[in-house]
Amino acid sequence: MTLESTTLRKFLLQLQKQDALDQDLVLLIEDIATSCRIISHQIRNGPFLDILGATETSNIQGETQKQLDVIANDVFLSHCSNCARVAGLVSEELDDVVWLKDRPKAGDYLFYFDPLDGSSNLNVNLSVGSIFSVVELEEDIETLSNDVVLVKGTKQIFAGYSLYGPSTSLVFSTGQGVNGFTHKMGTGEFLLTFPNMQLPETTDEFAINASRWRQWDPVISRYVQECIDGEDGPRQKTFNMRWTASMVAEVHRILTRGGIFLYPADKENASRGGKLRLLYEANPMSFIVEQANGRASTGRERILSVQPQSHHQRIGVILGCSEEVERIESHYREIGQ
Ligand code: P6P
Repeated sequence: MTLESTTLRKFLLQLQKQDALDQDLVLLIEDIATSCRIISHQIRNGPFLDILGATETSNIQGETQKQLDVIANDVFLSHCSNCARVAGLVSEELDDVVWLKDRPKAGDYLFYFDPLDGSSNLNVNLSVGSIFSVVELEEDIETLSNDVVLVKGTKQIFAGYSLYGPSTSLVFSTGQGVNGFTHKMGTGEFLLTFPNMQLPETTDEFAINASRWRQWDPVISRYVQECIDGEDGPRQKTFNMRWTASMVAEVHRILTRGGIFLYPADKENASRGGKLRLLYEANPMSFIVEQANGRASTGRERILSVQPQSHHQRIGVILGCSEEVERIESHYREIGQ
Protein backbone atom coordinates (compact mmCIF):
# COMPACT_ATOMS: atom_id res chain seq x y z
CA MET A 1 0.00 0.00 0.00
CA THR A 2 1.21 3.49 -0.82
CA LEU A 3 1.69 5.98 2.01
CA GLU A 4 -1.25 8.10 0.88
CA SER A 5 -3.73 5.18 0.96
CA THR A 6 -2.73 3.60 4.26
CA THR A 7 -5.47 4.76 6.59
CA LEU A 8 -5.30 4.13 10.32
CA ARG A 9 -8.10 1.56 9.95
CA LYS A 10 -6.22 -0.39 7.22
CA PHE A 11 -3.02 -0.28 9.27
CA LEU A 12 -4.73 -1.57 12.43
CA LEU A 13 -6.56 -4.35 10.53
CA GLN A 14 -3.20 -5.41 9.02
CA LEU A 15 -1.78 -5.75 12.57
CA GLN A 16 -4.89 -7.63 13.69
CA LYS A 17 -4.55 -10.02 10.73
CA GLN A 18 -0.96 -10.71 11.84
CA ASP A 19 -2.41 -11.61 15.28
CA ALA A 20 -0.43 -8.72 16.66
CA LEU A 21 -3.48 -6.83 17.87
CA ASP A 22 -6.75 -7.66 19.65
CA GLN A 23 -9.98 -6.45 18.08
CA ASP A 24 -10.77 -4.60 21.32
CA LEU A 25 -7.49 -2.70 21.16
CA VAL A 26 -8.22 -1.80 17.52
CA LEU A 27 -11.53 -0.30 18.67
CA LEU A 28 -9.88 1.58 21.54
CA ILE A 29 -7.14 3.02 19.29
CA GLU A 30 -9.82 4.23 16.89
CA ASP A 31 -11.67 5.85 19.82
CA ILE A 32 -8.38 7.53 20.80
CA ALA A 33 -7.96 8.79 17.23
CA THR A 34 -11.52 10.17 17.27
CA SER A 35 -10.75 11.95 20.55
CA CYS A 36 -7.61 13.49 19.02
CA ARG A 37 -9.52 14.70 15.95
CA ILE A 38 -12.12 16.39 18.20
CA ILE A 39 -9.48 17.98 20.45
CA SER A 40 -7.52 19.17 17.40
CA HIS A 41 -10.65 20.84 16.05
CA GLN A 42 -11.36 22.52 19.43
CA ILE A 43 -7.77 23.82 19.65
CA ARG A 44 -7.73 25.21 16.10
CA ASN A 45 -11.01 27.00 16.71
CA GLY A 46 -10.13 27.90 20.28
CA PRO A 47 -9.90 31.68 19.75
CA PHE A 48 -13.47 31.73 18.40
CA LEU A 49 -14.87 29.45 21.12
CA ASP A 50 -13.46 31.43 24.04
CA ILE A 51 -11.90 28.28 25.51
CA LEU A 52 -8.22 29.19 25.65
CA GLY A 53 -8.43 30.66 29.12
CA ALA A 54 -7.97 29.22 32.58
CA THR A 55 -10.66 27.75 34.79
CA GLU A 56 -11.19 28.56 38.45
CA THR A 57 -10.02 25.04 39.35
CA SER A 58 -6.68 23.32 39.90
CA ASN A 59 -5.76 19.68 39.35
CA ILE A 60 -4.11 17.40 41.90
CA GLN A 61 -0.77 18.62 40.58
CA GLY A 62 -1.71 22.06 41.95
CA GLU A 63 -1.76 23.43 38.39
CA THR A 64 -4.55 25.80 37.32
CA GLN A 65 -6.56 23.93 34.72
CA LYS A 66 -7.01 25.48 31.30
CA GLN A 67 -10.51 25.21 29.88
CA LEU A 68 -9.09 22.98 27.14
CA ASP A 69 -7.44 20.72 29.74
CA VAL A 70 -10.93 19.98 31.07
CA ILE A 71 -12.51 19.76 27.61
CA ALA A 72 -9.81 17.36 26.36
CA ASN A 73 -10.16 15.28 29.51
CA ASP A 74 -13.92 14.98 28.99
CA VAL A 75 -13.44 14.03 25.31
CA PHE A 76 -11.12 11.15 26.20
CA LEU A 77 -13.37 10.03 29.09
CA SER A 78 -16.47 9.90 26.89
CA HIS A 79 -14.86 8.26 23.83
CA CYS A 80 -12.42 5.88 25.50
CA SER A 81 -15.05 4.41 27.83
CA ASN A 82 -16.87 2.77 24.88
CA CYS A 83 -14.52 -0.18 24.60
CA ALA A 84 -15.94 -3.06 26.65
CA ARG A 85 -12.49 -4.04 27.92
CA VAL A 86 -11.63 -0.65 29.46
CA ALA A 87 -12.01 -1.14 33.20
CA GLY A 88 -10.32 2.00 34.50
CA LEU A 89 -9.04 5.38 33.30
CA VAL A 90 -6.14 7.33 34.84
CA SER A 91 -5.95 11.02 33.91
CA GLU A 92 -3.49 13.74 34.86
CA GLU A 93 -6.53 15.95 35.38
CA LEU A 94 -8.38 13.65 37.81
CA ASP A 95 -7.42 12.99 41.43
CA ASP A 96 -8.68 9.39 41.40
CA VAL A 97 -8.99 6.52 38.96
CA VAL A 98 -12.29 6.42 37.05
CA TRP A 99 -13.55 2.83 37.38
CA LEU A 100 -16.01 1.52 34.79
CA LYS A 101 -16.29 -1.96 36.31
CA ASP A 102 -16.78 -3.09 39.93
CA ARG A 103 -14.80 -6.31 39.42
CA PRO A 104 -12.26 -5.88 36.61
CA LYS A 105 -11.06 -9.16 35.07
CA ALA A 106 -7.68 -10.32 33.80
CA GLY A 107 -7.44 -9.10 30.21
CA ASP A 108 -9.30 -5.87 30.87
CA TYR A 109 -7.57 -2.60 29.97
CA LEU A 110 -6.33 0.30 32.07
CA PHE A 111 -6.19 3.51 30.01
CA TYR A 112 -3.70 6.19 31.11
CA PHE A 113 -3.70 9.66 29.59
CA ASP A 114 -2.50 13.22 29.82
CA PRO A 115 -5.33 14.84 27.88
CA LEU A 116 -3.51 18.05 26.99
CA ASP A 117 0.20 18.25 27.70
CA GLY A 118 1.93 21.63 27.48
CA SER A 119 -1.34 23.58 27.66
CA SER A 120 0.52 26.72 28.78
CA ASN A 121 1.45 26.96 25.07
CA LEU A 122 -2.20 27.28 24.00
CA ASN A 123 -2.70 31.02 24.29
CA VAL A 124 0.58 31.74 22.50
CA ASN A 125 -0.37 29.41 19.61
CA LEU A 126 2.46 26.92 20.15
CA SER A 127 2.31 23.13 19.93
CA VAL A 128 0.52 21.02 22.53
CA GLY A 129 -0.26 17.32 22.61
CA SER A 130 -2.07 14.38 24.21
CA ILE A 131 -0.27 11.35 25.64
CA PHE A 132 -1.89 7.95 26.21
CA SER A 133 -1.13 4.30 26.94
CA VAL A 134 -2.83 0.98 27.71
CA VAL A 135 -1.99 -1.78 30.18
CA GLU A 136 -3.74 -5.17 30.16
CA LEU A 137 -4.64 -6.48 33.63
CA GLU A 138 -2.89 -9.77 34.39
CA GLU A 139 -5.31 -10.89 37.12
CA ASP A 140 -8.86 -10.33 38.39
CA ILE A 141 -9.24 -7.34 40.73
CA GLU A 142 -11.13 -8.03 43.95
CA THR A 143 -10.95 -4.54 45.47
CA LEU A 144 -10.85 -1.30 43.51
CA SER A 145 -8.21 1.22 44.59
CA ASN A 146 -5.80 3.69 43.04
CA ASP A 147 -3.03 1.18 43.82
CA VAL A 148 -4.37 -1.19 41.13
CA VAL A 149 -3.01 1.13 38.44
CA LEU A 150 0.56 1.19 39.84
CA VAL A 151 1.89 -0.96 37.00
CA LYS A 152 5.42 -0.83 35.57
CA GLY A 153 5.83 0.71 32.13
CA THR A 154 7.16 -2.57 30.76
CA LYS A 155 3.59 -3.90 30.99
CA GLN A 156 2.20 -1.37 28.47
CA ILE A 157 0.72 -3.01 25.36
CA PHE A 158 0.16 0.31 23.57
CA ALA A 159 1.49 3.86 23.91
CA GLY A 160 1.09 6.93 21.75
CA TYR A 161 0.71 10.65 21.47
CA SER A 162 -1.08 13.19 19.34
CA LEU A 163 0.77 16.40 18.44
CA TYR A 164 -1.42 19.43 17.66
CA GLY A 165 1.13 21.38 15.63
CA PRO A 166 1.06 22.80 12.08
CA SER A 167 -0.60 19.45 11.35
CA THR A 168 -2.11 16.90 13.71
CA SER A 169 0.08 13.82 14.10
CA LEU A 170 -0.87 10.54 15.76
CA VAL A 171 2.17 8.42 16.65
CA PHE A 172 1.98 5.10 18.49
CA SER A 173 3.45 1.68 19.10
CA THR A 174 1.86 -1.65 19.97
CA GLY A 175 5.27 -3.22 20.51
CA GLN A 176 6.09 -3.73 16.83
CA GLY A 177 7.99 -0.48 16.22
CA VAL A 178 6.65 3.08 15.94
CA ASN A 179 4.43 4.48 13.18
CA GLY A 180 3.08 7.98 12.67
CA PHE A 181 -0.07 9.22 10.99
CA THR A 182 -1.21 12.67 9.94
CA HIS A 183 -4.80 13.90 10.01
CA LYS A 184 -5.73 14.86 6.45
CA MET A 185 -7.87 17.99 6.81
CA GLY A 186 -11.28 17.71 5.22
CA THR A 187 -11.27 13.90 5.10
CA GLY A 188 -11.22 13.01 8.80
CA GLU A 189 -8.67 10.28 8.00
CA PHE A 190 -5.38 9.65 9.76
CA LEU A 191 -3.02 8.55 6.96
CA LEU A 192 0.34 6.80 7.45
CA THR A 193 3.00 9.46 6.89
CA PHE A 194 5.86 8.42 9.24
CA PRO A 195 6.28 4.63 8.82
CA ASN A 196 8.74 2.77 11.06
CA MET A 197 10.16 5.76 12.98
CA GLN A 198 13.70 4.97 14.16
CA LEU A 199 16.13 7.00 16.25
CA PRO A 200 19.80 7.37 15.20
CA GLU A 201 22.25 6.20 17.88
CA THR A 202 23.65 9.68 18.43
CA THR A 203 22.76 13.31 17.86
CA ASP A 204 24.00 16.91 17.97
CA GLU A 205 20.79 18.36 19.45
CA PHE A 206 19.72 18.47 23.09
CA ALA A 207 16.56 19.77 24.74
CA ILE A 208 16.52 21.08 28.30
CA ASN A 209 15.04 24.07 30.15
CA ALA A 210 18.37 25.87 30.55
CA SER A 211 16.88 28.41 33.00
CA ARG A 212 17.11 25.65 35.61
CA TRP A 213 20.93 25.32 35.37
CA ARG A 214 21.35 26.49 39.00
CA GLN A 215 19.27 23.48 40.10
CA TRP A 216 21.09 20.80 38.10
CA ASP A 217 23.26 18.13 39.68
CA PRO A 218 26.94 17.92 38.58
CA VAL A 219 26.24 15.18 36.00
CA ILE A 220 23.63 17.20 34.11
CA SER A 221 25.75 20.34 34.35
CA ARG A 222 28.73 18.41 32.96
CA TYR A 223 26.74 16.90 30.09
CA VAL A 224 25.22 20.24 29.02
CA GLN A 225 28.53 22.10 29.43
CA GLU A 226 30.30 19.57 27.20
CA CYS A 227 27.57 20.01 24.56
CA ILE A 228 28.01 23.80 24.75
CA ASP A 229 31.84 23.48 24.61
CA GLY A 230 31.28 22.06 21.11
CA GLU A 231 34.25 21.36 18.81
CA ASP A 232 36.80 22.69 21.31
CA GLY A 233 35.46 20.48 24.07
CA PRO A 234 35.44 16.74 24.77
CA ARG A 235 32.54 16.14 22.38
CA GLN A 236 34.51 17.66 19.48
CA LYS A 237 31.33 18.68 17.67
CA THR A 238 28.87 21.55 17.75
CA PHE A 239 25.50 20.99 19.42
CA ASN A 240 22.19 22.76 18.91
CA MET A 241 19.60 23.31 21.65
CA ARG A 242 15.81 23.32 21.48
CA TRP A 243 13.13 23.80 24.18
CA THR A 244 9.42 24.05 23.32
CA ALA A 245 7.84 23.52 26.78
CA SER A 246 5.86 20.68 25.22
CA MET A 247 7.16 17.17 25.82
CA VAL A 248 5.07 15.82 22.92
CA ALA A 249 6.65 18.29 20.49
CA GLU A 250 10.15 17.50 21.79
CA VAL A 251 9.65 13.73 21.50
CA HIS A 252 8.18 14.06 17.99
CA ARG A 253 11.16 16.16 16.87
CA ILE A 254 13.54 13.60 18.40
CA LEU A 255 11.75 10.69 16.71
CA THR A 256 11.88 12.61 13.43
CA ARG A 257 15.52 13.87 13.43
CA GLY A 258 17.22 12.56 16.57
CA GLY A 259 18.06 14.31 19.83
CA ILE A 260 17.98 13.96 23.59
CA PHE A 261 15.36 15.38 25.97
CA LEU A 262 16.24 16.09 29.59
CA TYR A 263 13.91 16.99 32.44
CA PRO A 264 16.00 15.57 35.28
CA ALA A 265 15.18 15.56 38.95
CA ASP A 266 17.04 18.58 40.31
CA LYS A 267 17.63 20.44 43.59
CA GLU A 268 14.32 22.29 43.33
CA ASN A 269 12.02 19.40 42.31
CA ALA A 270 13.80 16.37 43.78
CA SER A 271 11.54 16.36 46.87
CA ARG A 272 8.58 15.81 44.51
CA GLY A 273 10.44 13.19 42.48
CA GLY A 274 10.94 15.47 39.48
CA LYS A 275 8.61 17.43 37.18
CA LEU A 276 7.10 14.96 34.72
CA ARG A 277 4.56 12.32 35.73
CA LEU A 278 5.54 8.67 35.53
CA LEU A 279 2.32 6.85 34.60
CA TYR A 280 0.87 9.06 31.87
CA GLU A 281 3.87 11.05 30.55
CA ALA A 282 7.20 9.28 31.16
CA ASN A 283 6.04 5.68 30.70
CA PRO A 284 4.16 6.14 27.40
CA MET A 285 6.97 8.28 25.92
CA SER A 286 9.64 5.86 27.15
CA PHE A 287 7.81 2.92 25.57
CA ILE A 288 7.67 4.76 22.24
CA VAL A 289 11.32 5.89 22.36
CA GLU A 290 12.54 2.37 23.17
CA GLN A 291 10.42 0.95 20.36
CA ALA A 292 12.23 3.41 18.05
CA ASN A 293 15.64 2.04 19.23
CA GLY A 294 16.19 4.90 21.67
CA ARG A 295 16.70 4.82 25.44
CA ALA A 296 14.71 6.29 28.35
CA SER A 297 16.22 6.62 31.81
CA THR A 298 16.06 8.53 35.07
CA GLY A 299 19.84 8.78 34.58
CA ARG A 300 20.26 5.94 37.04
CA GLU A 301 17.69 3.36 35.89
CA ARG A 302 15.41 2.43 32.98
CA ILE A 303 12.14 4.35 33.36
CA LEU A 304 9.97 1.44 32.21
CA SER A 305 11.36 -0.72 35.03
CA VAL A 306 10.45 1.75 37.80
CA GLN A 307 7.77 0.35 40.13
CA PRO A 308 5.22 3.20 40.58
CA GLN A 309 4.48 4.08 44.22
CA SER A 310 1.57 6.48 43.59
CA HIS A 311 -0.50 7.23 40.52
CA HIS A 312 0.47 10.89 40.19
CA GLN A 313 4.11 10.13 40.95
CA ARG A 314 6.74 12.36 39.29
CA ILE A 315 10.11 11.26 37.93
CA GLY A 316 13.27 12.59 36.25
CA VAL A 317 13.30 11.92 32.49
CA ILE A 318 16.27 11.62 30.12
CA LEU A 319 15.30 10.07 26.79
CA GLY A 320 16.34 9.98 23.15
CA CYS A 321 19.34 8.72 21.17
CA SER A 322 20.81 5.74 23.02
CA GLU A 323 24.48 6.85 22.98
CA GLU A 324 23.62 10.20 24.58
CA VAL A 325 21.45 8.68 27.31
CA GLU A 326 24.11 6.03 27.99
CA ARG A 327 26.76 8.78 28.27
CA ILE A 328 24.75 10.43 31.07
CA GLU A 329 24.14 7.10 32.81
CA SER A 330 27.89 6.41 32.72
CA HIS A 331 28.59 9.83 34.28
CA TYR A 332 26.25 8.93 37.18
CA ARG A 333 28.02 5.57 37.61
CA GLU A 334 31.40 7.34 37.65
CA ILE A 335 30.28 9.31 40.73
CA GLY A 336 28.70 6.27 42.34
CA GLN A 337 25.05 7.28 41.80
P1 P6P B 1 8.87 23.96 31.89
C1 P6P B 1 4.39 20.77 30.09
O1 P6P B 1 3.87 21.46 31.22
C2 P6P B 1 5.37 19.74 30.60
O2 P6P B 1 4.72 18.84 31.45
C3 P6P B 1 6.06 19.04 29.45
O3 P6P B 1 5.24 18.88 28.34
C4 P6P B 1 7.22 19.96 29.13
O4 P6P B 1 8.33 19.27 28.58
C5 P6P B 1 7.57 20.55 30.50
O5 P6P B 1 6.41 20.40 31.33
C6 P6P B 1 7.91 22.02 30.40
O6 P6P B 1 8.37 22.42 31.67
O7 P6P B 1 9.57 23.91 33.22
O8 P6P B 1 9.80 24.29 30.74
O9 P6P B 1 7.62 24.79 31.87
